[in-house]
Amino acid sequence: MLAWLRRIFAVDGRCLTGALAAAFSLLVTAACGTEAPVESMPASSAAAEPTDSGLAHLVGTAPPANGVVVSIVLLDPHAEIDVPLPDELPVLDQYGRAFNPEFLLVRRGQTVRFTNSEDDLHTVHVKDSAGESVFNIATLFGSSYEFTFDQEDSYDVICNTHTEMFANILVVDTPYAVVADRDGAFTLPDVIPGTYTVTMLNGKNRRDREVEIVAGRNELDLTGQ
Ligand SMILES: [Cu+2]
Repeated sequence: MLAWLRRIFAVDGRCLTGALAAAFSLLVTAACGTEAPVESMPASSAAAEPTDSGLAHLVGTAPPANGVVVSIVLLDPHAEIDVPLPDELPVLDQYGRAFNPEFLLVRRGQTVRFTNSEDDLHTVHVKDSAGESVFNIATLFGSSYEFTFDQEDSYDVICNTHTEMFANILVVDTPYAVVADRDGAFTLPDVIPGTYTVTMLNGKNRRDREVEIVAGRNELDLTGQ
């Protein structure tokens, strides 16, 4: 994972726009949803009663936003664990001559739905971090297009017609990932306990730390060295 992350965050901090955190946490909530068809995961409300579920509930603090750049936290398990992809598709919409949201964090293998909700002809032109075109489609009002991201990378999303339209899709290969809020706070519910490498990204700053996640509540302070 190191190589691609270095490549991504050496390129542009724009993808970590603070306003996007809300949409992002929705995604992650879905990613860690309770409908996990894994036998070891109880179907009960693990988030509400973390100590009874055998799962972990992470509450943490990362560095606060630096301008538009907010922190991202990724958990990379040392053991092989199976965390199913969420059923719900993340949506990147076009409206008001803008992409909404401007930033999406998705897991490798997830499908993103691209929609156009206004009577204005746009395109969705997705390029990988090397600048290679991944796809380029025209989008009419009411149209919907789905694409599955099988490669972890940072993708720029532009509209060829309106140069002010820009979004970024960050595809990660970790089962748990979250964007911190502007104060640096984040939560991750329903994490399978075990040893993880926790990566904190804030613009070009990156910190890795090995942590032991246990069942129940875990507090992570990622603000220091
Ligand atoms: Cu456009």
